[in-house]
Amino acid sequence: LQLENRLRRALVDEQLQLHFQPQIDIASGRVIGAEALLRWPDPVEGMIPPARFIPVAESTGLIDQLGAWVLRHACEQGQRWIEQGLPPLSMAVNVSPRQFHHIDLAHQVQQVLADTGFPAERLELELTEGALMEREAESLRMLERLRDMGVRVAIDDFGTGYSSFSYLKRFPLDVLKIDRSFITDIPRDIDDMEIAAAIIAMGHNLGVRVLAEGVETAEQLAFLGLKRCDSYQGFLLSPALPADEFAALLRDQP
Ligand code: G
Ligand code: G
Ligand code: MN
Ligand code: NA
Repeated sequence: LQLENRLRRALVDEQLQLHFQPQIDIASGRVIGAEALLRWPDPVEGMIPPARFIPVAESTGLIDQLGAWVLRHACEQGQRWIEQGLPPLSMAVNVSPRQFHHIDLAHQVQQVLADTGFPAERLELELTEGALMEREAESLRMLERLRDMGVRVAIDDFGTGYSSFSYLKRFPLDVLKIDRSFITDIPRDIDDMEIAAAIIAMGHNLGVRVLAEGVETAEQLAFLGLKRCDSYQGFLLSPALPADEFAALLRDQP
């Protein structure tokens, strides 16, 4: 309850921040996107990690307001970068299961895009397998509405959830994000290399792009390039950065 109240206050007082982790196209080596990640700097505790407060927000329903705040601020920032002349970037925004099922997300997205001017084709919503499997028919309808608007959809943490491969075929998806747990031990763990390669091949056969999360070494990147993985995120290039540092990183690109 205490954390909930503090989070409510932080949201109202505009104490929450978004940081942005670059997404890199493996073939060209260029930054092609950003994932918006919430940061909560507390004056006493320091940074409170999202893994601690997102579940609280989800269970109390505060995620409705929090999610709306994130979506709006991410699109505002994306639009600002366009106006500043940065190269074209997609903006990936995490959507929690409750946001996907309890509010009219498509309507909210439509509103935010209209208000901010951010192009629908640049927005990528990250959903988990669990959120999609929860209510399949409803999820499919929501994905189709988003798709009709031009918004893209990524499956986050792919491979860790309840993977029914049939939904990959039925749902209109754009990107699979291979969970970091399959990347971390490459090349030491041969099973993980097999799994990552299989996800890439399957994704491509289904016509979706594949992104690897948590890439930390040049060796991991070389392996993923060999397997024709499309893009990656990870500490090898950069953690999530404040907006101004992200823009500086892009300006320094060759
Ligand atoms: O930022 P970090 O790398 O610590 O993220 C930890 C977890 O918090 C990730 O699973 C991420 O998806 C989640 N997270 C971060 N920002 C948001 C957000 O804006 N909305 C939701 N729903 N989850 C987020
Ligand atoms: O939304 P998602 O669950 O994918 O959140 C991404 C999380 O992974 C964030 O907590 C982010 O800080 C973290 N992360 C991103 N890149 C790396 C990496 O290269 N190594 C590790 N250990 N964590 C990472
Ligand atoms: Mn994510
Ligand atoms: Na993830």
